[in-house]
Parts: sequence; structure tokens; C-alpha cells
Amino acid sequence: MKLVFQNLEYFRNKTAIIDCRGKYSYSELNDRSVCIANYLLKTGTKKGDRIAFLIAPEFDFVATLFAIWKLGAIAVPLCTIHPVDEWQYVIDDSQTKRVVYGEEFLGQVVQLNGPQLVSILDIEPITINPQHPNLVAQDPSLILYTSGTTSRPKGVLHTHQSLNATIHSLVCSWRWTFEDHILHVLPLHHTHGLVNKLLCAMSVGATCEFLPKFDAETVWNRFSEGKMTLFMAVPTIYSKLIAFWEEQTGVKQKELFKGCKNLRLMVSGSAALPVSVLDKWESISGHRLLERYGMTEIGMAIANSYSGERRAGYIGTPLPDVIVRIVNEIGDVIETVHEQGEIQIKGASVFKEYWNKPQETKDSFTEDGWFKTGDSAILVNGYYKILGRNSVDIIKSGGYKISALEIESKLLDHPEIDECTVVGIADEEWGEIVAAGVVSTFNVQLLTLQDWAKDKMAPYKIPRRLIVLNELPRNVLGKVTKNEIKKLF
Ligand code: MCA
Ligand code: AMP
Repeated sequence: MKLVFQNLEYFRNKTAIIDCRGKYSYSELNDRSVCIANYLLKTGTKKGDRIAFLIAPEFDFVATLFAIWKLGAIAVPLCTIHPVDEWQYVIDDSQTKRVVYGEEFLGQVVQLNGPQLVSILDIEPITINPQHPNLVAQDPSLILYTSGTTSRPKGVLHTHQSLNATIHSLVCSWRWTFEDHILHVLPLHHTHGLVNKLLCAMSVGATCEFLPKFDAETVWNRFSEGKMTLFMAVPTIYSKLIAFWEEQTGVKQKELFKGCKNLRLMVSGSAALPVSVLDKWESISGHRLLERYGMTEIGMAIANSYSGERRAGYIGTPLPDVIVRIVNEIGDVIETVHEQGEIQIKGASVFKEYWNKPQETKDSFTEDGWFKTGDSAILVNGYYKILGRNSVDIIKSGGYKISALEIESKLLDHPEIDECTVVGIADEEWGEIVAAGVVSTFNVQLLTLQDWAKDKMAPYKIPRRLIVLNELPRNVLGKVTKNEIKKLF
């Protein structure tokens, strides 16, 4: 089996990447990744080392990822909008030795404790292929950090084989070819942006065009240029594109509709797609979104059909090589229609383990090897429908998974907060937004709290709503009743 980074030369002069600086062919991508690999080798990188990288969505991000893999090392992509504290946590937790960084991050990376810093600008143009380590598909390839029901994020370790399983299944199901051109607007430290968009494109010789940052007007303009064949995004992005369309004149709206005619597929995932967004998007673009379901730990698992039915409000049917079951609260597999239970998954795309967390890894699987997603669903006429999550402590905002417990532990460091609880409340644009209920003798204000939080947490984790209470509502066991808090908002 050829892995995606081992096949670059095959597509030679075909354009691989377009970014804010220019266009790069597959040969250029391969050459650049060889240079970076040589440099990392010279600085002591060995098979299995964790290499973090902090590079904007552009050519050098992709070249660095492939360089790390060429050396048999494990890639740890960092979130470009995280504060230094969060990078430090990921670096320490993953025992990362080196951080490759783009020049714009210099001011922040020098604040990191421990790792050797490698500036992408220092890479010399040596294009002799580095000595390839003996690499097998079961070798670890990638650690992605994901929030969960623990207060700090966990490192999800994938192998080349588990990544390849998702790539293969999506390439086949959605009929990717080298003629495809995808517009990329998502962060690259999560599965959606990294695997579904970038790696699927690279595996077939397609073109991946990066925007430095999502911007609704630029996305509509790129559609209108007529080169894009594919688009994939989280529901919030479709809501923002709809909002932009609604602000335009009738003539312009018709032009925008026509601009979408060359696209062959538009996908939504990472969070529930409201039926109102599905319907509105279809009416303004002519495209019925294909909704699919996945998770950092399992890759992509369930999707609506490419050529058949795309059922509103449903995530679809299992992707090739994925086995899905629904299990009720007492652990029985549900055979009856309309009975609600947890989605459990088996398949080649499932991750290897949580990095350095054997107990958490064990707890996340059943004894007979099914991964417990924590998502609750029903099966109706062969189609799965998500009904919610088992834990109130997980929030999905703008497609990002957020741990309420992690935010609570940060908020407790605020000098004016005595007690706090964090919940997700429904929001049309973001899916959910982060809201905090606090006990504060000094009557802390939302704006000052947000200002204080700026260098302590990522923007999407900062509370958007605040309520100050005399005491937090608790049940007889003294546990905060989060559903009561939700009602207060
Ligand atoms: C930003 N803002 C928010 C949030 N984020 N407000 C409420 N809730 C939020 N979550 C505010 C900012 O503070 C700012 O406010 C204003 O919105 C614009 O911020 P900006 O950062 O410019 O927003 P944006 O660029 O428009 O970002 C929206 C986005 C982004 C593009 C939808 O959230 C995003 O990239 N999401 C995708 C995450 C993702 O890839 N998830 C996949 C993981 P002000 O203007 O007042 O300053 S899940 C996954 O991989 C699994 C496997 C799967 O199934 O796919
Ligand atoms: P993450 O761990 O960030 O990869 O997020 C995975 C979670 O996103 C899943 O466990 C679901 O809760 C949610 N998710 C992904 N796709 C969908 C979807 N189409 N509908 C509802 N929830 C989704």
C-alpha cells in the first residue's frame, strides 16, 4: 500500500497546492518535503519522535507534514489560534522534541519551554532523499488533540493505516479524482480540514487551494470563478455564507447561484446541520449538502449518499469498512427502530490509542473492541439520526469540540470568580455557544472576563454569555445541575 506522501512524484507537474503566495506542483511539494526532512534529520530527528508544527494553512504546512512522515516521525499539528499555554500543554503531553514554525509565530514560540525551535525559513535546499526508515502502515503517524469529558485535551494517536482507511473510504464514496479542485477554509489540526480535505486531495493528485482565513465574500467569489469542484465545511460556515448572500441585491444573488454550477459536491460535517440551513443552502446555491458524521478518534463513519438520497436531519448510512451499532444504557445492542442509544464503531479508521493514557483508552472501548462515541442516535429505515451527546460537559461551537470542565478550571483562576459552571447553549449561527454561570463576590462583568481570558484560552472557548448567581443550583448530592443553568440563559 502506497501512503499519501510516498506518491507525490507520480503526479509531477499537476498543481498540488495554491496558497496566498502562489501555485506549487506535486514535484515542488515533494522536493520541499525532502529538504525539510533532511534538515530535521540533521537536527537529530528519529523514527517515532514527535514533531510539532505551527504553520499557517499554506504550502509549507503540507511539505512539513510529509517531511515528518518521510522520517517515520509523528506529526503534531498545533492550532494556530491557540495561546502559548495551550501549545505548551500539547508539547509537554506529547513529549515533543522539536517545533517547526512559520516566521509569523516567532514572537510566541520563543515563549515555549523545552522544545528545539526550527524556523521554516532556515531550511536549506538539499534535495537528496533522506534515508527512509523502515516504515509500515501500522506505525504511528499523527497525534490530534481533542477535548472530552476530562478537563485537559487528550492526544488521539493515529497510524498511517487508520488515516489511510478514512482517505480511501472518502475517495471512493465521494469519487475524488485528480481533476478535483477543493477550496480549503478549515483549520489543519483537526480531521475535517487535515484528512477529509487536504489528504484526500493529495492522495488522488487533486488541487487544494488554501484561503488564509475563512471569509464569506472571498469564498463566494472563488466559487464564481468556476474552478472549484468540491467544498466541505462545518454548518457555521454555511450559515455565514447564507448571511452574506442575504445581504446582496437580487441581481447579485442570482450571480452567486450561477457561480456554484461547476461544483460537483458540497459536504457538511463536524456538527449537526440544521434542516433550515440545508434547505436554504439548496435554494440559494442549487446544492443539496451531503451531511456526514465523524470523530477525531474514528475518522469518518457515517454519511449520506453521493448519488442517492441525502436525508434532511440524518447523518446517513455506514461508510465502507465501518461497522456501526447502537447500544442502550444497559449495554444491549438495539435491534428495534426508534429506540435511542449510543453509537459504537468498529473499523480500520479507528485510532490506536490516547497518547500515554492507557486507562482512558481502555475505558473508551467496550470489552469486545467497540469504540464508544458518546453520541446518542436512532436508526430509522437504515439511516442514522443523531439526537445529542451523553455528556453535558461537551460543547460543539463552530465545529470545535470544547470541554466545559477545561473552561471551568481556567475560570476558577480568575480572582473575582469563587465558583463557576460552564454549559453550551443553542445558537443558530455557532450551533452552541459557551455560557458561564458564576458566583462572584465582586460581580465580574462579561467584557472584563473576556479580556482576561484572551491569552489563556482559544477564542472559541471564551464565554459569550455570563450570568452571576448567589449560588449554583445543585442536586441533593451537591452536583451542579447544568440543565437548570441552561434554562437560566
Ligand atoms: C469565534 N467567535 C465566536 C466563536 N468563534 N463566537 C461565538 N462562538 C464561537 N465559537 C467570534 C470571535 O470572537 C469574533 O468576534 C467573531 O466571532 C469572528 O471570529 P473569527 O475567528 O474571525 O471567526 P471565523 O473566522 O468566522 O470562524 C468561524 C469558523 C471557525 C470559520 C467557523 O470557527 C472554524 O474554523 N471552525 C471549524 C472548526 C473545525 O474545523 N472543526 C472540525 C473538528 P468579534 O468579532 O466580536 O471579535 S471536528 C472533526 O474534525 C470531526 C472529525 C468531524 O466530524 O469533522
Ligand atoms: P471531534 O472530536 O472534534 O472530532 O468531534 C466529533 C463530534 O462531532 C462527534 O462525536 C459528534 O458529536 C459531532 N459531529 C460530527 N459530525 C456530526 C454531524 N453530522 N451531526 C452531529 N454531530 C456531529
